[in-house]
Amino acid sequence: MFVVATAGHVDHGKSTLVRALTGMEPDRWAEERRRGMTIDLGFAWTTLPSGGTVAFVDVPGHERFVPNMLAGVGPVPAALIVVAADEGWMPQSAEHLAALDALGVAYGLLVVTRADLADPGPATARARAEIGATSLGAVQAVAVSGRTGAGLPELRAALDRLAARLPPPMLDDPVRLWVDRSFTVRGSGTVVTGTLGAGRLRVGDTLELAGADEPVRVRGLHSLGEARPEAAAVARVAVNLRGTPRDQLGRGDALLTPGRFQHTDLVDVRLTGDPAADLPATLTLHVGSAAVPVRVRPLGADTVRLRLSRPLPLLVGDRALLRDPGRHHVAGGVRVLDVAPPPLARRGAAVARAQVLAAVDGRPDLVGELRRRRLVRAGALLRMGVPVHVAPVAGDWLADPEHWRRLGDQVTEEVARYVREHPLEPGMPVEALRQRLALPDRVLVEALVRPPLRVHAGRVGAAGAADGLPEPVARAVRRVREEYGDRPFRAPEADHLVDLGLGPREIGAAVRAGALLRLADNVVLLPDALDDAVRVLAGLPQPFTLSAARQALDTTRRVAVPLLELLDRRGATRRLPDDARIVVT
Ligand SMILES: Nc1nc2c(ncn2[C@@H]2O[C@H](COP(=O)(O)OP(=O)(O)OP(=O)(O)O)[C@@H](O)[C@H]2O)c(=O)[nH]1
Ligand SMILES: [Mg+2]
Repeated sequence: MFVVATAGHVDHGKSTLVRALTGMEPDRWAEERRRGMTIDLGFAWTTLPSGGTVAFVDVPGHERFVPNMLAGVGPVPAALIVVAADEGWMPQSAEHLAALDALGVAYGLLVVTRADLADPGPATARARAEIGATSLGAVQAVAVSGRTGAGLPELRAALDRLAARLPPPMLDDPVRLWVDRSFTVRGSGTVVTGTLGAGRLRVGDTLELAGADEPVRVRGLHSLGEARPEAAAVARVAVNLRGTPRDQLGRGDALLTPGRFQHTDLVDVRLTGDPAADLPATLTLHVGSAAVPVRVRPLGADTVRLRLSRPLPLLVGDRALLRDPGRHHVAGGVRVLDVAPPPLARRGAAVARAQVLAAVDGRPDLVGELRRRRLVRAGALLRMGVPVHVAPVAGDWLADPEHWRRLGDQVTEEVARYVREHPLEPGMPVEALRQRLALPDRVLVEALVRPPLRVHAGRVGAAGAADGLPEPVARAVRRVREEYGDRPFRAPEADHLVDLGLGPREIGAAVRAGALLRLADNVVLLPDALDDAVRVLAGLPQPFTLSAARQALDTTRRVAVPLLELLDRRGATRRLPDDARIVVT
């Protein structure tokens, strides 16, 4: 299937043409038929000579309904530009063409209708000239009469040729179905319709909807009036949603593949075409089927920042248009350059930003994004419409290679400085390092640590320091081992601790690192002493007295009393009412 939208001035015969081609009524409302005028979008389809199907989105031509027209053409990449032979080029011929040009529509046909009323030659020549100067370029022209049917076979053949030229749909792209209608079907609930421009939809799919807390479920799908299990782009589709109230969505909302879009209310864009030098400060942004008021902040000669009054699921590269609703005037097209731009706080930030954007063209550019953002999550880039094909540096974080190298150097410098300033600590806490480098995630800090540095017990320090101990403390502990290794239950006396270089702070550091065991103030043993003590005591006749324990362990009361109390607390020994103890087995 391919989808084509009509375009053209009021009463030039768009709906008559669609009716003649399809046998279906595009004017759905009684009011439209009574007034002989299209107000809202109409939908119809037919089979072409090739056997393919063309679906039409028929738009209103009246200037009051241009917003409805834009909601119809927004998601549709091909247009049927209709001009009446007897009236020729008119204001909404021009405004509709400007809209198609702003959106970058590149495929279309010129249909000169009412050819039974006047020579189609002049209207064709003028329209061709106008269209030729836009994104549509040179188009084929067909003269028809909706009344007599003259020219319709030629038009069908031309539609087939147009279909053959269209680029193949991106079936693996995520779905962004801009809703153009929503209604309730008795017994089925909420149904929305739209033009599926890319991707696939299946019954049972889960989709995201802005503003809904929960994902929505596809309960049923219709295309060309028939229920189907699946629909693939490009297609007109009607989606029946399970459990979504009708008032939760409408024209301008979008159903989205989960995790692939980010709603944004701030975008930097390039103005396309001939941007007016003095854009009004407020305009309406039309994209997909949505229309939202925006505030315009100029950046550079052809770049502006738009603040949207409501967030939309926009991607880098999206085409949209700005319109001045008061003046019935398409102010220009835009191409989205950045959907998550940095704030402009400092003076001169706008100028600097314009310089950055001068090198950005709206084509997804991973290398450029990494250079500008330095560190960014893969998922965030994907949701901006930038495919990711490099490996993350940690978790799902991607880094600009140059920035990552600089951060690695900074880690080395910061840790060296910290260790100098805190010689008794076994390295710099990972969290302190994260804050110091202003990194958004601890996993990044850990990934930046390179030998001889290493992460141990939540700190970054030199590998090789015993259990992460600072070197002076590690040296003191080694000396304790040398002197007391063969009499493990003797503790150095207070003055000898000073000789060994173990003041209260050094002891604290060694105890925190598990290199020494503190029984009481200034009473320390090597940490394996506890298990050894239990083994020795278990060899005594049970129960045993403090004095028996002291002798068996070859130590003094200064050590034996707190050692046994510690073993009691740990449940390795139990103290009986008569102060004797047993080893608990
Ligand atoms: N003689 C003649 N009249 C036509 C032809 N096409 C349309 N008309 C008449 O022109 C009038 C407008 O036709 P529509 O098809 O409603 O025009 P439209 O472009 O859909 O108008 P809007 O949707 O309001 O913009 C109707 O009275 C049609 O009968 C044609 O080829 N020949
Ligand atoms: Mg009409």
